[in-house]
Amino acid sequence: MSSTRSKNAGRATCRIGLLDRHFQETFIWEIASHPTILGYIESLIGEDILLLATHFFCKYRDETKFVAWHQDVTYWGLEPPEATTVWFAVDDSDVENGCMRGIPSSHRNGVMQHGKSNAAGNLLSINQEVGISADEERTAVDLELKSGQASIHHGQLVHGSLPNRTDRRRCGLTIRYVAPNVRQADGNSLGKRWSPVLVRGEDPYGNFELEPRPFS
Ligand SMILES: O=C(O)CCC(=O)C(=O)O
Repeated sequence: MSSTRSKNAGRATCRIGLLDRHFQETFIWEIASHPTILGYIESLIGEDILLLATHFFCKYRDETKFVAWHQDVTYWGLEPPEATTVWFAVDDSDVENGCMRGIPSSHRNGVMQHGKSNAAGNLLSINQEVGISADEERTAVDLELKSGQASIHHGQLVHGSLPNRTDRRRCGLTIRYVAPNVRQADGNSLGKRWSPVLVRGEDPYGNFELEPRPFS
């Protein structure tokens, strides 16, 4: 394979293809189970915490690649549809390179009906998109972060991101958490079951087949 072709193949994988690598890579597990991050999650969902998944969203310069407005939980098959995401900035993430954006308070409207995006280049797994008005879009907040900082969003927050128009990579690690009362009522958007790990507290419900902690 030529170096350009292998670079492109590598980028295609990194864009949205790196799922649940905390089972293989210590540094991802260390971030996802970091006590400081878990402390924030505990203050939001309680002392029993399951790590549901990790997923990189990595955007290189490309006018066409974006993340359409969506809520995380709509196609995750969770009941109740409750999850919390930490978006950990691997790179500096700003307006120019397509940082994540969110519509304030949109998580208070419950799970919304999603359709398909009409624009090519949506990085989401099944091209999902939720329609929002121009007025709502004007309220969007850009979640600019320096490398090593993180934002936290509710699974029903409407969020997305615009293309990366710079030569600076914009890579974020999304880390998804749920409380153990949540169960999998349906397959997720990839038709798969989740593989959660108990990262803090206990699991008094036993709703999931838990995976062992991958590293001590
Ligand atoms: O990284 C992005 O631009 C979008 C991330 C996202 O959609 C998510 O955390 O669910």
